Amino acid sequence: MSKIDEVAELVEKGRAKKVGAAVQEALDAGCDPNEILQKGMIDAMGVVGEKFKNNEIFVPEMLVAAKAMKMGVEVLKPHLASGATGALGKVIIATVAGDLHDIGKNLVAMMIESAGFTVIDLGVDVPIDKIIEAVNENPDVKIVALSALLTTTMPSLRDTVAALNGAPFRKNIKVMVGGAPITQEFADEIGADGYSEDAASAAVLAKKLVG
Ligand code: B1M
Repeated sequence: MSKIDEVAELVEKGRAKKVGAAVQEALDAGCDPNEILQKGMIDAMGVVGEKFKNNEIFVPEMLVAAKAMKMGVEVLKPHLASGATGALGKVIIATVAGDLHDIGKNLVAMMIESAGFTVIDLGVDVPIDKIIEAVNENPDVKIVALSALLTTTMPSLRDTVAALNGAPFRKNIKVMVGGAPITQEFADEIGADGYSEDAASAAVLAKKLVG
């Protein structure tokens, strides 16, 4: 079994305590950090999601897999993110109200930070008021980045963007959205300025939006 397959197996099985060492071994063996992230972790979470959908596993197993992935990302982080300067300005990021998924949001935050932004992470299940308040408290913020992972929280994303679109500060900020069920069409429909499919393209988009 390859080092990356070992990481994937540990993530799938939720072996949080062992994942860090396995990621380090994969790095030491010369594996590409992006490949470890994609094949060893993101794809493994896809397998976990499929098993959940097929009733082969349940919420607790998804939770331990998520914890394992987070431990792996901690080891990987210095190898993925570099050059954090904050020079491009502030980005507020959040997972919208009703949604507890944060792994994708955290990866997006990490990539945006390493692209040169300062990231203010409001966490998960963030109500609209809290996002508006954060922008008011940070009048120099350039981008609000919103993540939604559930089809059931797409309306929450829509409401959040609508509230931002109606706010007096709207002309000073850009709004970008993403997450597994989100599409470019949905982003356009709800009036966001941009959509990206994954964390790497989110960083490219953020730069484009302020460029
Ligand atoms: Co949940 N869950 N979950 N879950 N969970 C999904 C999303 C699901 C697809 C699984 C499935 O059924 N196959 C399904 C949603 C189905 C749907 O919406 N139709 C689902 C469900 C149903 C649920 C619950 C309702 C289950 C229940 O309680 N019965 C529940 C809801 C809780 C809530 O939020 N209110 C729930 C709970 C959970 C846990 C808490 C147990 C856990 C999350 C833990 C955590 O995040 N800390 C969890 C997990 C782990 C998953 C899966 C297995 C993995 C998610 C993940 O981290 N993926 C997921 C299945 C799957 O994704 N295949 C699933 C890896 C991550 C890197 O990918 O988050 O997609 P992702 O992020 C990507 C892109 O989407 C994009 O970039 C990222 C990196 O490339 N991206 C952005 C994300 N945000 C972006 C923002 C951007 C740009 C790009 O710009 C701002």
